[in-house]
Amino acid sequence: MCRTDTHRMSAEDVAERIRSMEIRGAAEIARRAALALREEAEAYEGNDLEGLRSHLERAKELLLASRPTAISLWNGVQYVFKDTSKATTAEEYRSKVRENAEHFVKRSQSALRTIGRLGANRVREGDRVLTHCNSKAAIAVMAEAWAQGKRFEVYATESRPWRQGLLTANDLARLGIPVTMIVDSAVRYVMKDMDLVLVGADTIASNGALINKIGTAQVALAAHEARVSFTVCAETFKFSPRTIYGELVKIEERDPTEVVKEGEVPPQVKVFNPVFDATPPEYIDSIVTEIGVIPPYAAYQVIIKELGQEFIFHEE
Ligand code: RUB
Repeated sequence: MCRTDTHRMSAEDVAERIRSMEIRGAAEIARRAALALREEAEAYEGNDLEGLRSHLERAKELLLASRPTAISLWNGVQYVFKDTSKATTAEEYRSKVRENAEHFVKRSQSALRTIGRLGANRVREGDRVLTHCNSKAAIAVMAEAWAQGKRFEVYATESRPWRQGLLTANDLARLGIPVTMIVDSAVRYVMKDMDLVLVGADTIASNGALINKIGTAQVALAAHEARVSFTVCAETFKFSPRTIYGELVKIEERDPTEVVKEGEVPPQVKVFNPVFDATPPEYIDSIVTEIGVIPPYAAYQVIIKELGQEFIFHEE
């Protein structure tokens, strides 16, 4: 059933909207998934603890299957279930889920504000900043620097195939920040004139590698070659406890029709549409998180310290 308040939607609705990219951006999908679990717990009728538990487990699986790459989704869902095994009644369980979901969203929103403040220190008067795709964290940094009175301009990549760069250009234009759009393949051409690259993250692995929108690795390579600082803006929920086990980050592949429409090429032409890629830590200058600006090599410590052992070893 579709509920109208966007923050009061069922897990099924939210999972579908995440799959279809109506809800997108790694932090946003995590927050919306957490709220969908709260909604499922509240909408469940009855006081049968085991029934509620399995209802929520099903909702959790549905949400986790909606998009595979952003670890923030997995971290958010795990967070919602923190300490729920201790509940002895359905009401206790429900209120723990509610409390965790709301706490997760609050923490994530507050992280975004802190990242904006810390990251703004990296933007200097007169800079040319390049950004890729549409990251709320990277935009928070630019918005804060602009609000502090710094004057700079932004180059935003189109970000094929979904063209999320249009969202970025609109967001920045609304704030009054001068923005120039370029196609993804113009990145190396313009890089020599840039002072800073700011991107977001879907996942940061324990070795400091960044998984973000396809094309990010090429942007990083061009920045490295031109000695332009490549800075990632990411809350600690983007760090992956699962990579500590040696698990590889799954790179989502989406439908070929997002790249070429049916009939545009003959059927024997294969289309490959990976939507994220991995940037090695040696191309990353720093990661702006809510606990400070850190080198990519601090990723392991962030996972252990911020996400916690019991969180890492959470039973699935
Ligand atoms: C969005 C993308 C963003 C990160 C970070 O990909 O790669 O850079 O998710 O975004 P998609 P945020 O459009 O496929 O979701 O900083 O908003 O979490």
